[in-house]
Amino acid sequence: MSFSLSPNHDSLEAYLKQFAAGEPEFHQAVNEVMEDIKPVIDNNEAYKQANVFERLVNPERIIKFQVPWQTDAGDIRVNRGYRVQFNGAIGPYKGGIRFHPTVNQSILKFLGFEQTFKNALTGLPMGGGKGGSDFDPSGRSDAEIMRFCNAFMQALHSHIGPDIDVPAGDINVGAREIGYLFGAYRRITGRFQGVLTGKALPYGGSPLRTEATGYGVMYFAQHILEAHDDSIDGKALIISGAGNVAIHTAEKACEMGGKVISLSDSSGFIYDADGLDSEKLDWVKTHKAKSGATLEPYAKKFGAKWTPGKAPWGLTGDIVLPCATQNELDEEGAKQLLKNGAKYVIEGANMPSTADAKSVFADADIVFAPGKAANAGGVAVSGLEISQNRKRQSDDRDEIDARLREIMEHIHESCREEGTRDGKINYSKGANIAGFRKVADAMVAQGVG
Ligand code: NDP
Ligand code: 2IT
Repeated sequence: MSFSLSPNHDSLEAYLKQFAAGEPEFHQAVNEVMEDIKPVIDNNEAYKQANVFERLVNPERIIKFQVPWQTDAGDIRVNRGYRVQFNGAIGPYKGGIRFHPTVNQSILKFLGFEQTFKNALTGLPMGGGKGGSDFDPSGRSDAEIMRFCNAFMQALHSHIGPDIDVPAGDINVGAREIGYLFGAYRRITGRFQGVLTGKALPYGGSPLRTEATGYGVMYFAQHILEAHDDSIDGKALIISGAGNVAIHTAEKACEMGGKVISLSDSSGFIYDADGLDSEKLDWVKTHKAKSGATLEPYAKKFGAKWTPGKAPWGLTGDIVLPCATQNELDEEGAKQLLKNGAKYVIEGANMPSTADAKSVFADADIVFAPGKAANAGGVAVSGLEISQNRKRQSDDRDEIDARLREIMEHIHESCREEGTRDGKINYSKGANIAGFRKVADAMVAQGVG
């Protein structure tokens, strides 16, 4: 039997057109995985028999709700809230919550789909999920953020729990929002339990969770460079974004002897020819924590160049780390980077490269590592936070750092095992196949109802 989606759909395109209409980001994420795993399914009777692919491209459940909240001026606003519980075969659903005006079902389905593979790669027992709202926190007061978080949790609380679904942060959801969401959950349910990760240390957070995604990106980068007889020391790094992932990627990169020459936000990018350092990064952290602040003043303060409305892909550097958002790196950007001699593209964000940009990299002499492998350190430390909450104990920072390093090394090894051909590691293929096998085997073992 050759693998097909269902008797009525002989192409993936037709299938997605019918069952995921108007969801381009989700189609993009599925297509990207499908290329690599089709041969694996074709060669496995159990996967075909269990129809794992069709079951994997449909979320197990989507919860959609209204979030009514009150502004400081007393107006009532309504946003749309979601939780996509994508696949729970290997553990409770796990994945972040995003607050951004661009949030819609397509974005959250792509993120939940990617999360399923990423979580499997960590080796920890976590299924894939993602949630969020089209709420725009920019310019909102602290009290408004708190009321929004209360309203969001009011709608979500009955669908989550330590053995059901454990959300965390993502774009515009950091320690402050997780605190408000956790407080709301506790007040509504009367339960103090590990229902969210990314908590602050005094109430059950894990050391290093804040830094974990960015640090993990650089631990992964280190393995990539070592596998190519190269090292980070002295390399120029082009980083996009100026949030949690970008800042901590930059911090670890500096510590490893790299020279970080850019950061960006939704208004533009800065080019700092001298390279960032810990003092400059501390300034960025404090400055960007202010609602609606852009990176522009960095240029004047530190003698750098500010380019409004553009991403940093025209710069010359060795290692490119897109750490802002999906589809921020397009075909033109990819070609510019290649022309300027970039050697490695390592994704800190989720799916920051467009399909066309990925094709440019695939045809060129450049090493490409996908977000689902490179940025898995954040959710990995979330997994360790869950374990600490279960034990009602916390581990120390060095212990967590050692586990994070181990996990990133293990992910690199999985990519190497599943993705090596003719002595070359295809990190996308390796990550897709390794993540898929684990989830598919669990689905086969559990049968259907
Ligand atoms: P933050 O909210 O901390 O930072 C996001 C950054 O990206 C900001 O600099 C923001 O700019 C910029 N940005 C957001 N949307 C756009 C856009 N449409 N165009 C240009 N820039 C944009 O989020 P994180 O750092 O947590 O997340 C960044 C990426 O990493 C996302 O893809 C996320 O899914 C992924 N990720 C996050 C993890 C985590 O643990 N936090 C774990 C793994 C992946 P501005 O300040 O102007 O809004
Ligand atoms: O994309 C991601 O991996 C995250 N936003 C982190 C998810 C988590 O549960 O820590």
